[in-house]
Amino acid sequence: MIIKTKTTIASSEITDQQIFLQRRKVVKALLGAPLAYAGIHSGLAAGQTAPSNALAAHYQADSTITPANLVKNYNNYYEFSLTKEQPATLAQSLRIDPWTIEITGEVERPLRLDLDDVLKLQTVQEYVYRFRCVEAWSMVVPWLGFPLASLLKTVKPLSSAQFVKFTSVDQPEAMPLQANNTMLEWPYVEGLRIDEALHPLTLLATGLYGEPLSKQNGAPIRLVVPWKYGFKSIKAVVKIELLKKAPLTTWNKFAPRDYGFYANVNPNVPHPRWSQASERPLGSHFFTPRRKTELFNGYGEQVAALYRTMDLSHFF
Ligand SMILES: Nc1nc2c(c(=O)[nH]1)N[C@H]1C(S)=C(S)[C@@H](COP(=O)(O)O)O[C@H]1N2
Ligand SMILES: [Mo]
Repeated sequence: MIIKTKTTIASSEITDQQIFLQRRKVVKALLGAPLAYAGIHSGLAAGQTAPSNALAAHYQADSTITPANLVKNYNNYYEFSLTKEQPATLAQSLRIDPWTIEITGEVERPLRLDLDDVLKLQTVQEYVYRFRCVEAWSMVVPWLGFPLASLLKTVKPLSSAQFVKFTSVDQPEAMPLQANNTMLEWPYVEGLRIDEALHPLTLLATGLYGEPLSKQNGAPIRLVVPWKYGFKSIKAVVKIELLKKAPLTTWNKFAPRDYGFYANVNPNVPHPRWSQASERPLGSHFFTPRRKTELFNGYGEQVAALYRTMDLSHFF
């Protein structure tokens, strides 16, 4: 599902000549002009399989892009609400312009950048990824963004940088649960091991469905780590710190047994209160069979090597 980027699927992995040619065409269109994103998606009806899915056939035959209205109206954003429905309206009060990102810690060149300047330096492309929440619902989203690795390169990480800590915005005026200190410790914090952060699948997303990111989905910039449970994909990022040691993360601190630091999608390790063996794709009906959850959310071919030394039958 990493389609549309030349670098992530070797052409030799895809045997079908037509798919190969089609992929080249899409990649070309995407590199050609930012407006091409909108063009590619405007022709899609809700639930229709995007042309890009043909390119993903090697990894995932049954993935259909989730209708945009579902992705934008069923959210987890606890700073605003514990419901799935309210973030879509409540998040509109978030102020996202101007937006500054700080990259500090174990780096040669710490940076404080306006998001506009970040975007001037990055090549934004479309990435269609599966996304699996730890609560066992899932979706397929066409993100716009760039690999986190490409931003981290600009600060020159030192060899002492072993982990990366991400911090969400602190804006209690707009975020009711932050204002009354409810539910979690704020601001929301997440983390990755440095090799996970540098993996080409790991994105900073600034858009979805050919448009700028909606506030409820993490505007103006969020992390997307498609092989991990959704809570790792932190929204509204303002700070990125490279560290020697693993950071304490919000959900891991809240309930370490339920929400591990790694949180790799793993159908074999149940949550203490529910199975992770299958999932409910957003938009499916009660009579639609659930989808079988895949180890690493189906991205094992790309990421399994990162976890060679872990016993995945007991670990998530
Ligand atoms: N700052 C912040 N980031 C967050 C969350 C949150 O509550 N606050 N929820 C996480 C969870 S549990 C999920 S499943 C995804 C949901 O992303 P979506 O609303 O775009 O589908 O965001 C993640 N990132
Ligand atoms: Mo989630």
